Amino acid sequence: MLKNKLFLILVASSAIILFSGITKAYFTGSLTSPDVKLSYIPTVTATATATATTTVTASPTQTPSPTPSPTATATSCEQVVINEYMADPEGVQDSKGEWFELYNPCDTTIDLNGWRYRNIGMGNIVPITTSVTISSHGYKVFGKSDNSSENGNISNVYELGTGFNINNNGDSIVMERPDGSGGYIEVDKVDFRDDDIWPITSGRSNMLKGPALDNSDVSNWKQTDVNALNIYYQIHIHPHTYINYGTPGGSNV
Ligand SMILES: [Ca+2]
Ligand SMILES: [Ca+2]
Ligand SMILES: [Ca+2]
Repeated sequence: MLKNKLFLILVASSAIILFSGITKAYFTGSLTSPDVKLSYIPTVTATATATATTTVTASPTQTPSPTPSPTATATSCEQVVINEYMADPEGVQDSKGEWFELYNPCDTTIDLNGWRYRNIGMGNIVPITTSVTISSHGYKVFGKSDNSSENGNISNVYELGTGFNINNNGDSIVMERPDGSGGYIEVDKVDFRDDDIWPITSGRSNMLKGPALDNSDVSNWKQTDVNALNIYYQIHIHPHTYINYGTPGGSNV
């Protein structure tokens, strides 16, 4: 009997009891002994693994995309100014020596190919069928003849021929361009007369006082000043000397 009791004590001495939440528990002493001691090893609760901090890299500031500007539409400047005309040349036949001058107010060269000249009173229409360019803020002369030996010594003339006339008693000059639909649009017109306020004098051109002025207003026109700078052609045919004043192809002064 003693032997069994010792056995129990020995067995009990080495017993391991598992409880929930306790990894191992020991007791010593005998089960009948009042000094049973219970000891335990608490479960080591794993501490929470430190959560890796996430470094937030600032994303580059988004550059606002520029507001698209309206696409510039390529516009061709299609303006000319009737700037000067010679209705009644001297010492040269009118049928050879009449002319008028166009000014290009645009910042680009203009080509009048496809345009036409029109005379309202006579009903003449002369189409321009070749390239006729006027440089930016430049001038171009259109006349009866492009032959400087017969037109009053004017070079660089676009010849409109016999379909072009300037009546000495008043007339009109009209320039038109194609409208893109088979018709024409009037670009500029001068409708002048021969009277006290808008006279025509033999041998003197009429000139616009400035190319930016309204050439439909007679007050913006004058007869060419009679001075040496404005003589573009003179000829002596005994007993007369014929002088022509004007600035064909150049700035009006
Ligand atoms: Ca004439
Ligand atoms: Ca004449
Ligand atoms: Ca001129």
